[in-house]
Amino acid sequence: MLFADQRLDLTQPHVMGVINVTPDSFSDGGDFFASQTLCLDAAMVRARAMVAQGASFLDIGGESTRPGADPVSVQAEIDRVIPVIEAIKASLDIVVSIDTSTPEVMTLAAEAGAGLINDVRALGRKGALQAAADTKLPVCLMHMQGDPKTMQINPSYNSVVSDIGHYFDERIEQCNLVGIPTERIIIDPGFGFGKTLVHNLQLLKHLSVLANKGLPILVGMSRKSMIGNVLNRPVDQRLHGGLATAVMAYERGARIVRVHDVAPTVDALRMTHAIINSDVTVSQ
Ligand code: 9MG
Repeated sequence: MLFADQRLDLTQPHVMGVINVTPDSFSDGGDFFASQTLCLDAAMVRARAMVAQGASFLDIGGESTRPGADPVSVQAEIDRVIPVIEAIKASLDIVVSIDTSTPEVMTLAAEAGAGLINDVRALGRKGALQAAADTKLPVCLMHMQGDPKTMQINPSYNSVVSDIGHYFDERIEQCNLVGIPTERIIIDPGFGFGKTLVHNLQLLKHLSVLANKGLPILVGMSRKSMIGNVLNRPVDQRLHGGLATAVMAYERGARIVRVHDVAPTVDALRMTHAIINSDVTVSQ
């Protein structure tokens, strides 16, 4: 798939490093802020480290999507993410993904060099479909039931896997109508977004049903509460559980894994890839 100026082979596993330029994200929120001021240097130190560790994408977000988060103004989001994208594109060879639902941010991020639009609202905000189409960039459509403020209050589905499958059919059709071809669409079931623990576990177990649609799949489970709830671990002790989810997701068809811990995830996926492809690559 072509991400602005870079082509990536999505038959291989890829790791997307998370850089949240927000004061309030659940895991790395505030890492790049001092007294409400953006610390560009600190963000670039993290970006360089993630690239050196083998990330294929850096996902830059300026609006927290953690459960209970409040929306942010368009201008604040622009002021947070655009300088970071410009600095990364000026010095690093990496695909920048813009984590946004805001049409104005999509447009400016594309102009600044972003190669992917990652929208947890699947281009559902007013004007987002057209803005994304105009950039000509690939888009990642993520499923969320409700909105971040209320999504974890009693989420319910008839059948979580097929409900989400039907949701994607409808969103893909909407994308096609505004000129975003299916070949530029990545889908993401949205672990933790309006889902109980059981919904999340079922989605991961049956991810291959969504993979059978033939579109690339992105997943994000890094440090999320589905890991914390199974293992009874706080946010900073969820790496091992996260690696198990990354390996299972790749084995079931995911090709991009969005994580905070790039180096161990790259190793885990390279190892899994070698095992899966051992019939053709390993001689006795
Ligand atoms: C921004 N963001 C937070 N969690 C995410 C997930 O699971 N997938 C995608 N695509 N984006 C996410």
